[in-house]
Amino acid sequence: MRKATIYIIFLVAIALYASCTPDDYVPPATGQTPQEEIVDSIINDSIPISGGDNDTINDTIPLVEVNLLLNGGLEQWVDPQTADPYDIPEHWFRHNNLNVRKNNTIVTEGIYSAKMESLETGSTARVDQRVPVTPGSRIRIRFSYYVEQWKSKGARTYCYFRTRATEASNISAEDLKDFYGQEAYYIIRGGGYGLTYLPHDLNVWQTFDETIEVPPTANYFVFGVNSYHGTIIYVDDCYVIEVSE
Ligand SMILES: [Ca+2]
Repeated sequence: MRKATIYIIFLVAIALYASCTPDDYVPPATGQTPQEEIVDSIINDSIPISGGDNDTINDTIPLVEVNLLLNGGLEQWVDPQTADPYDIPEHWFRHNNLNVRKNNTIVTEGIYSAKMESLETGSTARVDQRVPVTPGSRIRIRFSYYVEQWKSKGARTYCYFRTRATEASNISAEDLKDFYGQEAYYIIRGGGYGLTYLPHDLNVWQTFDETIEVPPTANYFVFGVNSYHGTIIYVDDCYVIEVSE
C-alpha cells in the first residue's frame, strides 16, 4: 500500500475517533433539587487548608446537614420583653446589652441577620455559640459579613477551643499560638489566615471561609465574631462544619 494511502486512512481514523469524543456529553440527572446542587457547589469549592498545603475539600455532603451551629442563619430570635429588652438569637450565647440587634434590611440569607454595633467604648459587640467537636479533626468555619462602618480595630473572629464545655476550660491563647503558629492562629482570632482583622470592603457582603485543625485536647469549639466600638457590621449565614478526610 502506498504511503499516501496509509496516511489518508490514518487521518480518517483520527477524525472518526474525534467524532466519538463526548464534547457535548450531558451528565445524567442526579436527582438533586436545584437547592441541593447549589449547596454541593458551595462545599465543593476548593479551599486552601491552614498550614499552606494544597489539599482541597471535596465533601459532597450537603452543607445544610452538617452545620454544627444551630440557628446559623440567625433567623430565630427571642422576642424582647419590657423587662428583658435585648435581642438574643436562639441557641447563641446571650449578652445583656444592645450591641447585637435583629436586622431585616441588610441580609444575605433568609430574612434576618445580626447587626453588630458596639454602643460605647470598651463594650464589644459579639455573637458566639459553642459546638462539640472531635479532637484532632478539622473544622471549616464559614460566615458572611457586611461592613457598614469601619474604625480602628474593626471586627475579627474571636473563637475558643475548650477541653470541656465550661468557659474555665478554654485553651489559652499561648497554647493555641504554639499549636498553630501565628499565621494560622489568625483564623480563629483575626480575619483569616495571616490577617489580623477581617477584610473590610464597605457595603458589600463578604465571605470568611477557612479550615483549621482541632487541637488534640479540645472537645468544644466556640465560634465567635467580635465588632469593636466605631465599627458596624452585619453577620449572617454562619457554618461550622466538621470536615471528613
Ligand atoms: Ca439569615
